[in-house]
Amino acid sequence: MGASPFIELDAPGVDGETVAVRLSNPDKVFFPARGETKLDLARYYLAVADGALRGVRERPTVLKRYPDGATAEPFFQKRVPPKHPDWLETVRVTFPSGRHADELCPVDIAHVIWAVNLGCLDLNPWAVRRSDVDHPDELRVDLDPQPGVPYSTVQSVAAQVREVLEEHGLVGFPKTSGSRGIHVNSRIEARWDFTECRRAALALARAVERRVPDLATSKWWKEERGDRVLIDYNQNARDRTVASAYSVRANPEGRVSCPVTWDELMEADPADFTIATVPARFASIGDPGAAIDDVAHSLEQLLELAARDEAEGLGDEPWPPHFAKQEGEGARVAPSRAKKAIAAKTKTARKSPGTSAAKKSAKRSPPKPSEQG
Ligand SMILES: [Mn+2]
Repeated sequence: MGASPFIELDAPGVDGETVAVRLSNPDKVFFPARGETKLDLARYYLAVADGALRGVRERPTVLKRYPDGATAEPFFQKRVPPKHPDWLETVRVTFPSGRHADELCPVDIAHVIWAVNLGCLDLNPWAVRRSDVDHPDELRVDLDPQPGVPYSTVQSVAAQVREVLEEHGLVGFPKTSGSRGIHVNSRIEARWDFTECRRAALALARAVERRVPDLATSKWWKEERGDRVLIDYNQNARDRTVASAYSVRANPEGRVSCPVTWDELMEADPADFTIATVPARFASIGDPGAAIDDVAHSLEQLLELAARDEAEGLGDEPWPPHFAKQEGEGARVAPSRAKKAIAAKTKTARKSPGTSAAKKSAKRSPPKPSEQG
């Protein structure tokens, strides 16, 4: 075999110029259900360019690479590889560890096609823009049904999310996740840091949980979630990303994280939104999420709610792995493990507090990050 074949695909650049983007192995099948290839994926993003850019424009974007297509394992690459085209833009971010990275900063659809060439199926942007990488301009409500929970329950919880957002002065824009869930994003003023945004998201999650305790949960530990929909407030922490609007997700049929109207959300079957169907839909009805950038809302009312919760004794909840223990956060160990650890400690009185079973067990088995997006 010779060198891998490649083509050059013309994509519109940020200034209206045409950018030739190199695409290697264009005929490689990425979505086996109908056989869409890498080139089909690139053409898909060209077809929905305005919508896809609305989700990622000027946002630090993680490369989640599936070089062998949707049914193989991905790997995350946060840093843009040193060898890249001159026109490619990057943005420097700081991770919770304090380390830095230059991540992809899509300013036009050519950047997205460049990512497709690396095997990125879905786009995973931070909730900030490059003008201010420490203050999110998007509140993200990620609804994750636990195993066995039907989609109709996610729809019901989403309707509650909409109401709680509106009660607190925010407008939510829903989209299917392209997997089993629903995402609701709200544009906010870039005035609060990640910690405050996560605090607001936790207050929202608890408010929804209070309304429909049998359907929704804010509980981080799997054993406490029950057969409910997790409102994953931790997606608002620093360096957490959720698949953006019009992202094609890694499943054989190439389901899309598709913006919909609220009415549509309650009726539509998410299986109908795929790499094969969404371009025609986009051409015909445009983007139901087009107005998301029109108004930037305030988090103040949700933060007041958070303060009331805290005054009533509701503390912080666990943070994602890789975060240093936060002020106000309790022991980051699943309640059942904590119980076992206390029992073990009582039995083995010789153990020093510094090597308590609870600490060991927390170190040995950090909680897994929940589904990305
Ligand atoms: Mn999710």
